[in-house]
Amino acid sequence: LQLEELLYNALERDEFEVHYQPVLHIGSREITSAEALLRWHPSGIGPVYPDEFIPILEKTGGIIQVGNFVLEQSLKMAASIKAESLPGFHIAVNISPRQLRNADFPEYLFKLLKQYKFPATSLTLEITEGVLMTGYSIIEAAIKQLISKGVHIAMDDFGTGYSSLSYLRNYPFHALKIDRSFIRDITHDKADLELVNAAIAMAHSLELVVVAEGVETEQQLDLLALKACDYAQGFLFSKAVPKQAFFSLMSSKTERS
Ligand code: G
Ligand code: G
Ligand code: MN
Ligand code: NA
Repeated sequence: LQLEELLYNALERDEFEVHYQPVLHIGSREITSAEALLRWHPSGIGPVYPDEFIPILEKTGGIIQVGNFVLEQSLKMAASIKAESLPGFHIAVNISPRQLRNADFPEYLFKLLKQYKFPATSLTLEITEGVLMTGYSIIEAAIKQLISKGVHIAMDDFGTGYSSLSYLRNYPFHALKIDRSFIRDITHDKADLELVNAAIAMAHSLELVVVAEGVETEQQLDLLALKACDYAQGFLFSKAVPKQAFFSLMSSKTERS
C-alpha cells in the first residue's frame, strides 16, 4: 500500500518524467522515431520503474490522468522534432487497457492531436495482447475508431502472450514489436532466430512493419538486417533518456550527416 499512497498526487508533485528511447531504421541507421517510457522519481526513495507502478495506476484508475500526461508530453516533444529537424519523425506511446476502456479516450486524443497540430499518422499507440484479451467491446470500438482516423497501432511484446495470431487477423495493425526475450539469444540460439525470422515473414505478409526490441549488439543487428527486420530499438543505440538528452541525440545525428 505504500507505493499506492506515494502515487497519490505524484502528478501534482511533478514526480513523473517522460523519457524517450530512439528507434532506428535498420537500413539507414537513422533515428526515425522514439518510444515514450514513463519514469517516476518519488522524493525520498530512488526511481521506481513502470513494471512496479503502472499496475498500481491501472488498479486505482490513476493511469487515466497519468496516461494523458504521457501523451501530451510526447506529442509536444515529437511536434518540436518534426518542426525543427525531421518532418517524418514518429512517436510511440504505450497505452493501458484502462485508458482504452474510458469512452472519452478517442475524442481526447483527437483534440490533443489538433492542439499540437500533430498528424494522427505520426503517432503509434503500443498495446499488448492483454489489452485485446480483456474482451471489452468498448476497447475494440476505440481501436477501430483510432485506426480509422489514421492513428497507427503496434502490437507490443509480441510472442509473450497467448492469442496474438487471431488479433493480427482481426485488426489492421501497422506494426509488430518483437519482444526482447526473443532477440536476446538470436546469435547463438537457432530456434530463437527461426522464430524471429518467422515472425518477421508473417508480419510482412500482413503488411506490418517490424520493430525488434532489446537490441544490444552489432551481431544481433546484423542478423536482424539479414532477416529483413525494419526497425530496431535497444541499448546498442541508447536507453530511454530525458527530452533534452533525446534532442541532443537527434541533433548529433543530423550534424554528422
Ligand atoms: O523502460 P521500461 O522499464 O521502462 O518499461 C517497462 C514497461 O512499462 C514497458 O514495457 C511499458 O509497457 C510500460 N510502460 C512504460 N511507460 C508506460 C506508459 O507511459 N504507459 C503505460 N501504460 N505503460 C508504460
Ligand atoms: O515493454 P516495452 O517494450 O514497452 O518496454 C521496453 C522496456 O525494455 C523498457 O523497460 C526498457 O527500459 C527496456 N529496454 C529497452 N531496450 C533494452 C535493451 O536493449 N535491453 C534490455 N535488457 N532492456 C531494454
Ligand atoms: Mn512498448
Ligand atoms: Na515490448
